[in-house]
Amino acid sequence: MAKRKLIIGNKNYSSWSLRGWLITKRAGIPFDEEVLPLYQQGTAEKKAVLSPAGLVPVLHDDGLAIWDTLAIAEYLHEEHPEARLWPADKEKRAVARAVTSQMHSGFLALRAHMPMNIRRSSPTAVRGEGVLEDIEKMTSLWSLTRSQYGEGGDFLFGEWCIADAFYTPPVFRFQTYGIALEGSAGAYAESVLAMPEVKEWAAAGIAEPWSIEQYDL
Ligand SMILES: N[C@@H](CCC(=O)N[C@@H](CS)C(=O)NCC(=O)O)C(=O)O
Repeated sequence: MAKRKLIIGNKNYSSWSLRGWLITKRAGIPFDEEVLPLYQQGTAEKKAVLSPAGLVPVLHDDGLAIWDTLAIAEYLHEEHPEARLWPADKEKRAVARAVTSQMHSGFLALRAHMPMNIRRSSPTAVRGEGVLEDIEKMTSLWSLTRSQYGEGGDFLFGEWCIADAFYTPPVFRFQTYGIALEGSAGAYAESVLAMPEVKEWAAAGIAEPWSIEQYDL
């Protein structure tokens, strides 16, 4: 049994769990995972004891519980500098943190109206207010980081980093809701989907037995 354990929600639906899981995987240390299916009978009680936030993901490491994806990311970065979870270059790292924080606290319309649902295809779903603006803002951000900081790799800051984990769920959302991406934003989305870890997560999510009615638009 690994000393580290990540508690996550359904792989098909839980975008924050996907981010936390990708970062934990890329930290390169074995860990156990426990899926807590969301919105099932008894889930609320189980979540309440997980952390003060009562949300997933939560990382347990040697008796320490860390909740909130950004805190998990920073903890793993400190524990495993060799994994290069943030870019080595100071300027890139600062911008990568800004871009990551923007996802953590923003794009609210996109998050509210386009829930992650990997196995679903809903290209005709009605776009809620503010969604198109969020899509435009996000894809422009991807193009900007790719052109200014993307040298040396296929990801936002060249080599894969925490920022890419944060923008992986939107890549799935664009696929589910039939948002065509062009140019460097489209190429970026393809690089994300080609990652073995991303494929592994998606396959597991598609195979899950649970469905959440309010997200199956
Ligand atoms: N700010 C948190 C957000 C976590 C979050 O909202 N998790 C969702 C799953 S994607 C959750 O636990 N939802 C269950 C609920 O709201 O009861 C983070 O960064 O980890």
